[in-house]
Amino acid sequence: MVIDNIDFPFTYNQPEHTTESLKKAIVYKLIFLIGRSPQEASQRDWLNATLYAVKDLVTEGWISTASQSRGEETRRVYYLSMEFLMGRTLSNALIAEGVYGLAKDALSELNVDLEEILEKEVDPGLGNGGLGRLAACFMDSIATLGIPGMGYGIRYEYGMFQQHIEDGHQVEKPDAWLEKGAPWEFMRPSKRFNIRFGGHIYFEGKKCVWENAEEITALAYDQMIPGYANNSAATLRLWSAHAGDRFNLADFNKGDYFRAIENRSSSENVSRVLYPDDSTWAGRELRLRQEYFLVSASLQDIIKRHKRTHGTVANLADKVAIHLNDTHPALAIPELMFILVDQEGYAWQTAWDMCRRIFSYTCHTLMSEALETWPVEMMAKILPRHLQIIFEINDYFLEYVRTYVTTDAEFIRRVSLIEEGDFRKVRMGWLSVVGSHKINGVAAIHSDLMVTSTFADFARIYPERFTNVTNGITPRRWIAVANPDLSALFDKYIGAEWRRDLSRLTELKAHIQDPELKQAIPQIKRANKVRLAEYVKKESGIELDPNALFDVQVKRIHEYKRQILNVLHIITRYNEMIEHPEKDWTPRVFILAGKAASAYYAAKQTINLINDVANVINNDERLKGRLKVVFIPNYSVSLAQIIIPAADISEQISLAGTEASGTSNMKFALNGALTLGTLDGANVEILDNVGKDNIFIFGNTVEQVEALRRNGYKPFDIYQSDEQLRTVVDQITAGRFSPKDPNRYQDLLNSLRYHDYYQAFADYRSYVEAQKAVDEKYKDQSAWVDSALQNIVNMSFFSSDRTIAEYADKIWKIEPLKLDYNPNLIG
Ligand code: C3B
Repeated sequence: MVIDNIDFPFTYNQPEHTTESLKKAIVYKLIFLIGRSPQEASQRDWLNATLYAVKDLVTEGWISTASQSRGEETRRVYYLSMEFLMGRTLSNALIAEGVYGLAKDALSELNVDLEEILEKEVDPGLGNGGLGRLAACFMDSIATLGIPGMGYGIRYEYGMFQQHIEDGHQVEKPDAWLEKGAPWEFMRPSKRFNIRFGGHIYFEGKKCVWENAEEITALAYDQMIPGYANNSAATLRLWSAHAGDRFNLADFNKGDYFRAIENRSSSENVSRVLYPDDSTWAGRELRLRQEYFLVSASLQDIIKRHKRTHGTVANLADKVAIHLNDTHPALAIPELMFILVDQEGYAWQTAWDMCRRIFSYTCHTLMSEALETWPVEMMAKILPRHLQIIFEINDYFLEYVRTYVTTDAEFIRRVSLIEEGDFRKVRMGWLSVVGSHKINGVAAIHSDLMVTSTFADFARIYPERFTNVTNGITPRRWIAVANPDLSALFDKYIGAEWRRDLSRLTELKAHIQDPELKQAIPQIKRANKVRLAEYVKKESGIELDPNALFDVQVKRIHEYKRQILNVLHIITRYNEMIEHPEKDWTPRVFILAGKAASAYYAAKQTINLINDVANVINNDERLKGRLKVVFIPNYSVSLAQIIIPAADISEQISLAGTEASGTSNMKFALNGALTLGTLDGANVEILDNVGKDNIFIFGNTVEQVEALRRNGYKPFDIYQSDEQLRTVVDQITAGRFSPKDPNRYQDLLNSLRYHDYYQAFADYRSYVEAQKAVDEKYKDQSAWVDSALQNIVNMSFFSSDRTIAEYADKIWKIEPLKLDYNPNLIG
């Protein structure tokens, strides 16, 4: 490796890697970095030694890309997100560097099994669900495409809680992921910024002074995100809160050592723990502090870097794009105004024009309970100057609306950034729209609904700002890492290029009738089912038949995702099987997994019900093993990597109009599962791509859902008129699945019978019919395999590389770097 004319003697010069060189590198790390001899090393020591060795390989490329993009003074994008759900690092990095096979051989010569140590790596859960995992796929694509830019997030000390199931209930345990060490990160002691909260402000002439603020330090930790086979890596910078040495001196002087230390820990709380809520929003002060912490540290860092390269911020909007992953980092807008106006001395209008050119915003949900609004009072206390800036943005904005759009007072009230009422609130969604030049939804249907519902008024004010960028997933993790057998099959037919260009999958179409290919698909699926069955057996003792149809719903537990509809059908099927044991039932395994927000009662009840139903069904011998139900605890990225490749049916059954996109739907289809879904989110585009014969669509459309709402939806009428549904509901009510606590599900069922906000009853019949169609199709294995193949070969569109290319082109206006793709690096 040569950087700035210095030739580094300790190079791993990529094409020359050998088993021997890798073996030496691993043993070297084991001895000199970990301090263990090979004889006494534990599995974790070997894991860490391998991680360190591979980290060196990635670092080489990382250093050279960073200097390249700095040198070119390229325009860069900064992706701000409160969540990054990265998953494990090692296997992905080995594949990106093209040394998976070599590492396996090297370790095996050292009597270490690579697959075993891979399982030892902690899976940092720094995100809740789809939004955080999307950010991770995006980082992978940014690295692979060579988009100049980086991600910014928070290095939570505790990520998403660990979910245990005790007696059918969810129990949460803290996830102390850092305790085992974090070999992959680089601590950056010199990258630290002061973050201020509270205090008060006053004006000296036009200049605003912010004083007596509480100060904490944001300290950077960098993670490399390896690009696939391109000898480069992107950076994810995560901020950690430190009290620094700013102890309260007054307390120290009074001899109150304890108080001084106590305050220190309260400021460090800012990066202590991830909020475990998905799709609902709670206005807690600590969360506001976390959001500001991310934003302030990242913007200070961005401005500092920009000034170092360009010597001025005058051209900031030409060189910097900042993307807001949902409204969580929306305070970046007033923060940039604060920097430009108060610190850099720009006139308001100049600063505002820059802001709008710099920011763009993705909306990930239309559910009103997820839209952030901060009490004005709380913001006044924590961010007094920022609140003022928001008021001023609002004044200018409303003036614009009155002048150019309408003077209708009701309209003005609706679009104001401040919600009036007894408790005034700042509307973060509105702020994000007003401060961005582009706002995108995450699937076609969602982007359409966005401009007709939540943001309808804003679409009237700024029609040109709204657009769609359909989500995607990285084929590296979701095929190359998660499904090695399918990867090998792709390689055999179309070569290895699909990993960086998923459109190559269309080349498989030419082979779709090849008997060998058609034979391989179910064989691979079966092997993946065996792998999952072994996991389930080991973790929960339940025996699964890999010949059964694996029907899977894995995602956060939420009423709108309707796990309950899945349960209603499972019980319906159970009843029918007991009534007609003689019928030729297709053996089925229902697999569910997902975490419930800790304060979400209905979601926790749902988990309990799934486990209660599983318990009864799995122990009913009359079924002869033809029906099984498993709830797999502690869903995570690494579990998804085992579960998804093993699925035959992918349950995507949210009420139409509620799931913005969904991304597991794409992972399942790419791995050859058939979708059973509503016309919601990206299911609609999956249908367009795979064709109606290769997907099971059921349920009401958005229009029908809205009509039901308008005309007074009466779930009780459906309950009364549908005999099978009534039987199931009555069984649960009578305690059939919870005999020791027969009243356990009263609340859940009353809510369904009398409200059923997510219209599970309305879609029940059509769902049960669709499940029958699934049975029928599965009986014709050849037709099933054809459909699975049609799913696989038509998934090109759903690569996150396509998604990121669209963002770069339409929104960020950024050109990829010219990186050398190295076709030799196929691992
Ligand atoms: C999710 C949505 O619920 C999914 O439909 C979508 O696919 C992903 O975002 C990614 O766009 N989402 C989430 O995980 N957390 C939120 N707070 C809002 C949306």
